[in-house]
Amino acid sequence: VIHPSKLKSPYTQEQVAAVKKDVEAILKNKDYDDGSIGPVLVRLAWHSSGTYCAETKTGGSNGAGMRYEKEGGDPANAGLQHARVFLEPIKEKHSWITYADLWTLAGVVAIKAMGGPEIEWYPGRTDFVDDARVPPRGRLPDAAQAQDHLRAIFYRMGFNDQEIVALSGAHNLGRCHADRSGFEGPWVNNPTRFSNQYYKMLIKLKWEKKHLGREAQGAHWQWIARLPHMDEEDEPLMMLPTDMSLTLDDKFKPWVEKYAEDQDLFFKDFAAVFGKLIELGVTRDESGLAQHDGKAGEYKSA
Ligand code: DDH
Repeated sequence: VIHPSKLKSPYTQEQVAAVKKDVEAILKNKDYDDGSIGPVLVRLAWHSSGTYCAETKTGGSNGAGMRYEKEGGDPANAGLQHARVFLEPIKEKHSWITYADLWTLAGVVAIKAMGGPEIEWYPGRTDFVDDARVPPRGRLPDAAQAQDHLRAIFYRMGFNDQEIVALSGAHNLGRCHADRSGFEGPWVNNPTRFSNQYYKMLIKLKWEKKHLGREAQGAHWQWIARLPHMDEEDEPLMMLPTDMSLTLDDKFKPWVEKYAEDQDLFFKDFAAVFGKLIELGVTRDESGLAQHDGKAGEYKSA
């Protein structure tokens, strides 16, 4: 498999730079969540890619299947319509870019703009998709579960234990919304700044189990904690059952500790693994365009 950096790009460098600039310009939004649409854009990039299955070579970001009810209406994708709507004016202005490329590029731009690492991104995803190629529902992780489930989901995509812990660090960003997932609150107290706080919070705080909403309305129990300076009225920090399971597993925990201590290592590993995530199932031919013949190749960081 030829590395994507060696292939023809369907866009010029100037075109890609113009889209990046326009994504940067819409990130700050005082009317949305914590003042940034960056986190929900990152989640869009992840959910568009995280349906990949290495065995059947199906799913992944190519095809932008979330435009269709079958994938877009998956309860796991609740709330991501906001991200897609935010990006629509950029798609209209730069109609030559495919949705599949725009969604992954926007995630990478948002991570960098929020203080995170530079992540390799390559174009060439196409928007060609038919019913048979939209991945079945149920491929994204269920936050109410634990480490066995994490392994089943992420091994299916081709990730290992270290990569699972590194990817989970994206929960430095954004928050849970009761009406989207049944969970509520941010993981860290500065959820629009990319850092390794998530791991520090996991290790340092005293977490307690709590139902913040009404069970009858679909609220799940979650872990909550407050920093020393926070009052009882302040919104607490949260962890999902899946987040906490990283500290309850002999293979995951050492990586949580390493990333809590070493932000540079986390940034380096996160950049590599997020770059791999958005390439899952994206195999280009010599024209530089991704194919839909299911012959996905191995992605190796340049
Ligand atoms: Fe996540 N995530 N995620 N996540 N995620 C949620 C929000 C965000 C899980 C569940 C949830 C990753 C892994 C997992 C982001 C990025 C990434 C929410 C809340 C749930 C629930 C949704 C809502 O209510 O709005 C689970 C389970 C896993 C897992 O099993 C490991 C990964 C790998 C990433 C990534 O980007 C690499 C981001 C960002 C958000 C915040 C979104 C927002 O709107 O803010």
